[in-house]
Formats: sequence, structure tokens, C-alpha cells
Amino acid sequence: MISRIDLRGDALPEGPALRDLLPRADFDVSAALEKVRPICEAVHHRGDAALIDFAEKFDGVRLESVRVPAQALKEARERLDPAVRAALEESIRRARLVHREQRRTTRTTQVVPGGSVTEKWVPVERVGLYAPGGRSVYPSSVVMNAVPAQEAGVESVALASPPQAEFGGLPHPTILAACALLGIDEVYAAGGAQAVAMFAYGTESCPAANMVTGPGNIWVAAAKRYFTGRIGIDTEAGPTEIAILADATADPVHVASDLISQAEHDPLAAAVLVTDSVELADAVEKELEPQVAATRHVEDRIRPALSGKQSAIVLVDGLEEGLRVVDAYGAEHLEIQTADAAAVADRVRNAGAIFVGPWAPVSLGDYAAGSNHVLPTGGCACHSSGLSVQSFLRGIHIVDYSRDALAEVAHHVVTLAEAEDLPAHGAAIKARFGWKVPESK
Ligand code: HSO
Ligand code: ZN
Repeated sequence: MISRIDLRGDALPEGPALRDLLPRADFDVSAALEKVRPICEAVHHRGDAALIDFAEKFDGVRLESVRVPAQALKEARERLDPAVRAALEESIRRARLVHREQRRTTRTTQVVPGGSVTEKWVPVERVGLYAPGGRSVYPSSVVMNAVPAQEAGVESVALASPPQAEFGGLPHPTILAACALLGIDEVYAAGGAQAVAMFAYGTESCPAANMVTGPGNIWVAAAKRYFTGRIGIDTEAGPTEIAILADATADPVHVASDLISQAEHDPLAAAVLVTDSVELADAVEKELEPQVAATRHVEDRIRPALSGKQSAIVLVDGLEEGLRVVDAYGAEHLEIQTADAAAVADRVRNAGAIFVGPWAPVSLGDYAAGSNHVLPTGGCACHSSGLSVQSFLRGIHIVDYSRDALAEVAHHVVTLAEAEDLPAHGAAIKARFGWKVPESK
């Protein structure tokens, strides 16, 4: 069901060459870009009318309005299964604990007497969150997007999710209930690229936002790329990934169940086991069959995900090689199931999130560890981080210099301006001192 890549024996290649040996899904957002362009332009020119037409075309339902009435949110919260409500509330509580600690404080650096730079952290004014419908109705993702935005102090948080014909054109009720529990009262029934365009341009019913975050399919990712530069986005979310670095001490039952847990998301989801133990590899492979057979979503997602070219068991010579492989891969989620797991985790450079030892499976992080589950995929963990309070803040430098403080450094500024052939830059200094460069002290 899962292929093997044997990297034992020869020395591992360096950098990108090592990365090329590792499995990864094709997720070509650029091809989708051309397809979303007319959708985005239609929303630009026709606003709500375009959103209503697209809902009819893609979601099979004619909407009266895109904005979800407050009453629908209230009802969804009241009808929510009490156990799901309690679980969501605990998930929100833990996420708030962790994200609250991420707030940044204003710092002033006294560079010289009379000259200071203050870094002030200011939240983005308005954020649009996206929550998918269809096969991925995840209230947990509403929590993971909303909590950092709210803890960052974003004043205006709105959410869009596709209209569902079976719910009379409203987004899925558990998405609405999650919004109500989080205190989000501005919700729109809009999906796909058109929802991103709604936030980017604004329409009659939805004011434009400065930023759009949240997972989605390839059309949502393409629309985010289309608007990059105009609005802020989180990292482009591709199919989910789990990598597990394990040695002979790992329990094959846990390893197999964790690989399957993320394969459950998508036929393109990636499950990668990196190990120096052939015995563990064999035991995990044996364990996969009965566990897969005992679950749901087998033929449509799990089997294609595990047998796809994006998944594999990678055999390495030892822990050092294993660490090099997981660093080259840069997994969205990385589990460490080895002896002394915390020390090994400490040595990892590239991962969206790291799960240490036998009692921290990715599923815990997906729902209730307090950590965020919106994480970089497709190797983007090598340069980007998951969603956090920081994602919704901008650090603004406030430069405050007195006459004396400017005079002290003026000759350096004028020299550098001349060196860059930008004399007007230097003149802006000299103009303040009778068109002369003040004497250096
Ligand atoms: N593992 C997914 C998030 C998720 N899991 C939502 C369950 N629900 C990507 O991190
Ligand atoms: Zn998950």
C-alpha cells in the first residue's frame, strides 16, 4: 500500500538533490491561476450579483443574500451537539492560552541620547477568514484561524464559507456554530475563489478586508496567489502532510495510526515515515492493512493517499541521516517517535510543527493541544511558519531624533547618499543645518 525509498548505504546528497529524492504531491497552483482570473474579475465588476450567480453555478443554490443573518448563527449554536460544543470550547480555551502569549510588546531602543526607534505592533484592521465546505467541514479550522486574529487585536473579523444547498444556502451549521462560539457575527455564504475575491475587492454587502487566511482547495489557493500584494495571506495551503521520524523504540501501532490519520484528509495527502529500523518499517506496513480496513474514507482518500507518489517509507542508515532527511523534506507536521525524543526534536530545523514522543500525535494538535494547525505545506516550512498572532500584526518603526542626535550622524548619511549617487538624500539633511553638513564630533 505504501512504497519504500531506500537511502541506506551511500552518503546522502546535499540540499535540493536530497529533497528531489523525497516524495511530494504535485500541487500546481499556477495552472489554476488562469482559471480563477475571470471569477475574480466578475466579483470585482458585479459584486454581490456575481457571488449569487457563482453560488448557483458551483454550489447549486440560489441565494437571497450573501450575508448570513444573525438568527441563523444563533440557531446553529443552540442546535449544536453539546459534546461538540464542549470540545470546541476547550479547543478555543487552549488555543487562546497559547496565542495570548504570542502578543508582542512595544519596544523602544535608545540609539543615541535624543535618538530613538520604537517598534509598535499594530493589528491588521480587517481580516476575512475562509472555511471550506464539501468534504472538509472543519470547525476546528475556524478556531485555528479566528483565535490568533482575535488575540492579535484585529477589530473586524469576518468569515466566508460555501453555501450548502441542503442547508437552504447557508454555510454548514457546525461552521456557523463555531463562529457563534468564537464571537464572529459577520459571516458570508461564499465559497472558492469568489469568496477570496469578495474579501479582496469588497462588494455591496461585504467591505474589503486587508488580509485573507484559512485553508481551501486549489481554487482558493490560486485566488490567494492572484491577490498577493493587494491583500495579505497566510501561506498557500496544499494537501496536508505528516512525516514521522522513528527508530526501533517506536510503537508500530501508533506510527501506522498517525500516518493514516492525515491520509484521511485527502487523496493527495502525504504520509512519510523516516526510519533506520527495517523491523519497524515492516511492522508498520503490516499494521496499515487492518487499521485502514477498519476505518472510513478508505477508497476515496486513505488508499490513494498512502499509495500515491507523495507517501513512502524512507529507510536511512541512522538518526543523523534521518534528521537530514526530515530537514530536507520540511514537513507540515513532524512526529518524533525515537528514544530521547525531546532532544531529537530540538535538533530539527525545518517543520511546521513538531510533535514529541508517543503521547503527542498530530490529531492532538489538530484539535486541542493549544498549538495552531494552520501550517506551511509543500516544503514551505523551510522558510515560513504556521499561523500565529504575529501573522496578523505589523511592526511599525517610529523614528524620533532631536536636532543634536541628527547632527551627530549627519555626515555619515550624506556620505552614504553620495556613495549611492543620491545627492537629494544628502540635501534633505543639509537643508536642516543651513545647507552645510554639521561637523562630526
Ligand atoms: N490536519 C489538518 C487540520 C485538521 N485536521 C482539521 C482535522 N481537522 C491540517 O493541519
Ligand atoms: Zn488533520
